Amino acid sequence: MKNLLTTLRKGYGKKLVSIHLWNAWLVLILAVSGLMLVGGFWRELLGEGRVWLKWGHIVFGLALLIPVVYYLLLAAKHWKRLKGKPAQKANVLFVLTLLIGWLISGVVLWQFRLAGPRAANTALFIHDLLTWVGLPVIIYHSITRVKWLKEPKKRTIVAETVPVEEASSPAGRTRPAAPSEAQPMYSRRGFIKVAVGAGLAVTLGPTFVRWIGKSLQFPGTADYAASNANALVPDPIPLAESAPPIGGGAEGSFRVYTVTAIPAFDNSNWSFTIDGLVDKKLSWNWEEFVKLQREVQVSDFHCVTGWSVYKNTWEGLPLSKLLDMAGVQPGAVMVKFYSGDGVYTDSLTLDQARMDDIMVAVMHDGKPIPNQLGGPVRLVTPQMYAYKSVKWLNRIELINEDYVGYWEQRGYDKDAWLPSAKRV
Ligand SMILES: Nc1nc2c(c(=O)[nH]1)N[C@H]1C(S)=C(S)[C@@H](COP(=O)(O)O)O[C@H]1N2
Ligand SMILES: [Mo]
Repeated sequence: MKNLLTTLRKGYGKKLVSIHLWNAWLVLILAVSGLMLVGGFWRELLGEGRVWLKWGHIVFGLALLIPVVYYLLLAAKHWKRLKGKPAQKANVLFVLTLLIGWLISGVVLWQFRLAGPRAANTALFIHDLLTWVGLPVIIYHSITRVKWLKEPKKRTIVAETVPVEEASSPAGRTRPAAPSEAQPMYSRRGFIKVAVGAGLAVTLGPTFVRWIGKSLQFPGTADYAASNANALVPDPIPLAESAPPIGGGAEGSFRVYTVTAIPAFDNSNWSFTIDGLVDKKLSWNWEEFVKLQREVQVSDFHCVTGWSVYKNTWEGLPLSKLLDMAGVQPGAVMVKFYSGDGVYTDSLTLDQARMDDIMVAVMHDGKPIPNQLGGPVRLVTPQMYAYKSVKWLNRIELINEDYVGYWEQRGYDKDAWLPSAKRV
């Protein structure tokens, strides 16, 4: 900070100040758009805007390259100035690590198809971690330095201690120096710093701890089964391969996604239907549905946004069996899936729907699928990104034309295949 200002008088000091300012604006835009992209709340509200927001985030993210490269060009000179100032050196390294880390992991997330799910997974972890560590530091840094926190009278300080944000504004530069008055301000500033630090710790701390717990897979941190709000009786009885799960238990944790309030079901408001271009429209209530013969599969689950859950042991009905039970009529080309949330839908071609691993799942790792994760019944599409995995699935319709699903209507790729998939 100070180092930037002591160099103000030199030619490149101004450049450093403007880099700092540009960088601050970019980081602000990226923080807001990034938090909106991860925040579950915004999924529901943004709709198509979400895809635009994602593109904006990518473009502004790439624009970070400009201040980073520009700084690196000046870095050698700046570094010499920082001789004997280890704290400031550490500060510069911290910021550079943040920016470059965000950039590289962001590019991997952007190019998720090229990178594949494993790399995207790691990149998302790094992107999140840097955000969790970097953002509070940046917010702290910004809040403890904005003008309105200081009493007008006491804003008159020697140039060296004027924060960059102020120094770069015209008002900041014209302020007269009055070193004698600086003293009382430090205590006020000290108080503000402690207050802001405590505020950040209280507001962001618990979420950070929860995120760390989930990311590092501490047992019990993502126990949705314990808070399952579905009340369907009887419980499905797991097959031997499910309990204990032959996959050994899922690795990773689901991020709960929904575009509506999370629904909950009981025997009175749940049923499952196959209709449309079928020989025989079929409908089951829960008691009937749990009696249908199930199978078990172990598969990985990948969201396009970069997170994955590996080795899920799913138990349910292969979709092809359900299709055979209903009898698909010759005119049918597409299978449309409806969610019990009343809003979400998606589709597969008939060929895709008949793949071995497409499952109407009822259990996960030997337990009923909790309502947060789409239970009692969700679709599982291991070779496609999970936006195809319709949660709270309660109706399957055979149709004779193309159908574009919820997220695909809002800009997601109609091609949901994983890079490793055998396309049909
Ligand atoms: N009904 C419904 N199904 C849905 C979604 C949704 O918002 N609503 N999100 C999809 C997306 S994008 C993903 S990644 C997975 C997430 O599943 P999870 O919430 O169980 O982690 O559900 C898919 N199925
Ligand atoms: Mo997703």
